[in-house]
Amino acid sequence: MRKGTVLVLLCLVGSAMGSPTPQSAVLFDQPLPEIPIRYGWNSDGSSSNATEPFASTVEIGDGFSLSAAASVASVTWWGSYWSGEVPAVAKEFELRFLSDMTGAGNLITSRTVTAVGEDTGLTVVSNIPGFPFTWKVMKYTVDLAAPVALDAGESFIAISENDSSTPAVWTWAFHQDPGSGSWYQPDHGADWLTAPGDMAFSLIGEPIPEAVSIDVRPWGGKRNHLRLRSRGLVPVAVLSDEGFDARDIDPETARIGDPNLGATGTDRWFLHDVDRDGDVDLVLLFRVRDLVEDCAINSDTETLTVTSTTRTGTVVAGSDGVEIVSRLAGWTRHRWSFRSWVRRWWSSR
Ligand SMILES: [Ca+2]
Ligand SMILES: [Ca+2]
Ligand SMILES: [Ca+2]
Repeated sequence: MRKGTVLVLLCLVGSAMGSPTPQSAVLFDQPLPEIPIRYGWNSDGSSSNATEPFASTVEIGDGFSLSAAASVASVTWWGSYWSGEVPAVAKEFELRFLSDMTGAGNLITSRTVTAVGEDTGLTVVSNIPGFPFTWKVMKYTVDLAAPVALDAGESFIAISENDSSTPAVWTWAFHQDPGSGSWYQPDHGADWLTAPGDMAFSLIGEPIPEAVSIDVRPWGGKRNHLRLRSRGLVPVAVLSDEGFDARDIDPETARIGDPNLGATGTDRWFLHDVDRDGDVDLVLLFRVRDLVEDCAINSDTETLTVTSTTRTGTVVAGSDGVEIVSRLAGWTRHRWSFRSWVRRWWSSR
């Protein structure tokens, strides 16, 4: 096997360790309890079967709060059919995201998805006099083809089944009763009304980073040369401005890399006003060798992205262009910029 092949293989393994872009996380979790609670709401959006015991087109919504702006990439929820069946085929659902539930609500976006219910092995037993049933509870998980971007604070999700042909109406399972409460819409376009109970669902996604300015090699000119075989450090400044204080960053959370590749972290940094505009900036020092070994850069790299989290939990990200240079040119440039940088660094301390 050639040497280059070994490096590529190592990098394929290494890149699984993460990229500089934010990683998926649980944004909100309100799952099915171990013992499912009574019956769920009828949430069969397109059914108009007048023989159903409850309002035929009722839809259910529940609120959730995000500590920071995020994009929802995957939704999990739980529910049952009134027949108690677990259909083996995919069913169509409407997931609606709303910014508030005043009146008929304000829709942010909706997604029509299909999902096969996975039998949880759990059942809901009727507590309604004269209406006995045992429903199997299913778990649904869908990855959204286009993630849904949401602001920090409270948003709402409404979930209904779209299958008008099924005689078995679908219900969204409860998480808790009475909980903080939920909403139901007696008919499409009608006002949302409040109801006791929280619905069972979880949201997975990524925080949407706040954009910040970074400067790779703040003392090394605009071309930001990087030599892959360098054994030195590359300084990357995160610049403060009127709305952002780089001192708020927790440097241990900083990750840098080509946005198409992996990322690496650092344990070295210092504070300095690198652009001499009167506010203190954060200078992170990354080992070029770590960047290469963690597959965070390669010879095609043109951009470095730094992602980090502030001490209050906000994710910030910034990018700067870089130029990967050949050994000789890189050595000359690197030695110059490194010396110059060390000189400036020490003289500014
Ligand atoms: Ca609730
Ligand atoms: Ca620069
Ligand atoms: Ca500054």
